[in-house]
This record gives sequence, C-alpha cells and structure tokens, in this order.
Amino acid sequence: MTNIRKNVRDLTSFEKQCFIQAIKGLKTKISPITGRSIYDEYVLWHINATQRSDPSDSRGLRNTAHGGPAFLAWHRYYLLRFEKQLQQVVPGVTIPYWDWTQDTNDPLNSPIWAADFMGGTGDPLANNVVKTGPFAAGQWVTINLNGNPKGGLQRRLGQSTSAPTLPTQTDVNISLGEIPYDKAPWNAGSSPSYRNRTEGYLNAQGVFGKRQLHNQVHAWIGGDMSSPHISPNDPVFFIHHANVDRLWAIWQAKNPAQQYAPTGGGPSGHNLYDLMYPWDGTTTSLTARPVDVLNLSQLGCTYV
Ligand SMILES: [Cu+2]
Repeated sequence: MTNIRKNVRDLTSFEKQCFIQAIKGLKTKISPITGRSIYDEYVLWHINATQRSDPSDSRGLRNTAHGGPAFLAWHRYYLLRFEKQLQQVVPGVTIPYWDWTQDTNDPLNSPIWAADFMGGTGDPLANNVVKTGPFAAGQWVTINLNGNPKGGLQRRLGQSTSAPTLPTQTDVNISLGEIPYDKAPWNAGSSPSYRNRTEGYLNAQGVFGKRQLHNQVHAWIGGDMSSPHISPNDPVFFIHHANVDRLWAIWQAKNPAQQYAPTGGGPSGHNLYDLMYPWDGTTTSLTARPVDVLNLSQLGCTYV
C-alpha cells in the first residue's frame, strides 16, 4: 500500500478532521512500554536527539537530528514512524504537507491557521497561548524538556524579527539546484550543501546566516515551534516537515547522480551506515540508518 501525502490545500474537510482526530488520538493513547502519551514520546525523541550526551564532543553533547547530514534522513524516518502511529488511530490517514511558498504573500490568512485545522496564533495577552482550533488551551497540553506538562501550545505567527516572512518559491528553487548533498565539516557551516541550505543555516551568499527555509518557518511560527528541542509539541511541526521531506525527494529525483554524504568520517550518527539515535537499539528496538530511508517510494510513500 502506498501512503499518499497531499498538499494541505487539497484536503477535504473530512480528511482534515481525520488528521486532527488521529493526532488527538495519539496524544491520549498511552504507550504500554513507557506509560506515556505516544504523541509525547515523539516529542521526547526529538528533545533527546537534540541533546544526546557525547563525551567526545566539546560540549559533551551531540545533536543527532540537526546541524548535520542526517537532518533530512532523521526527520524522514521520524515522519514515517509517526504516520504509522497515526494510522493505528485512524486507518489510512497520512501526513499532509504545507507548501509555505503558497502562503508567502498572505501568511496569516493561510488555511493552515483556520479553526478547522491547526488553529491560529497565540494570545499575546496570555503568554502567546493558542486559543482557537483543535489545539487551543484546555484541549492540548505541551511538555517541557523533561517530559512534564508545561501548559498550552504557544505561537507567535509573524512576530520574529529574524524571520519576518515565509520562504519564497525563489528560495526553494535555489535550494533545489544546490549540490552536493552535504560537505565537510558536515555542520551548520557546510557550503555548498543541499542539506544545510534546506535546513536553513546558509544565507543567499552561501555563508552561515541563520533562519532560511526550514529554520525560517520554525522561527516565523514562533512559540513552541521556535524551540529546536520541543518544537513537535506543535502539530504543525509534522506538516512543515512533510514539506521539507517532499522537497528532499524532489531534489533527489532532480539530482540522481548526487548521493547521500558522508559514507564515513562524519559525526557519529550522521554517516550513511550509522544508526541514527534514538533508533540505535539503546532506547527502543527500532533501528534506522540514513541508507534505509533514501528511497521514499520503496518505503511506500509518495507526495502529490
Ligand atoms: Cu527537528
């Protein structure tokens, strides 16, 4: 069976309802293994991946999901697992994608923020807590770095001074033409690098300059989404990352001679055959390596 991921704008109202129902179902469903909400388990996976302890790193920490080659592969696997979980709540549901370039001109009036889908921005007089839509205060509780409840979902749409707009089609086109996949030193300073361009650390001149594309959208939404750790608290995370994943698939099809890099010699967890934490057999029985997720159609997934 192929999982077809659609543009949010092409969803029927029934399909929107199914997606919301599946997300909410995962929030209330308790894992028999950990005793936690399955949704919150995913938030915790993301938190823990951003701050994996590593004695060989100068900070004693290594980010196994961001700031390196595995960024795209890690999030592709994360979405695939999350989608499988959604389907246990609502059979056949898939993660839609948000093509932000369609909202560049009028981002606050995007159908994304409607009351029948993600709900709107936060209330500036109430700590930017969202008060509309299915994830409004009283209906959705976010978690902190320790996995404990921390209150309502927060958003500050369009209020970031470092990301006042959403990415444009021109920004996306530039990224789709960028090769190779990645480059030493395999971090936020790598250039040219499709991964680093899309993750959003490169400015137009190809030098380190924060908040383009993926990073720009996180910052533009603000609140929970602006945290590199706890951002999946906001369900919009998944439709944002579905678009990032879709663009990677387009880049792969456009540049068939460009392979994932590095095959070795990069940071641990980021090489082609490395297990990607937390799917390295230490905290779950799941295992995944970048090489396992390069061919999206073989994994039964397609974007339309
Ligand atoms: Cu992430």
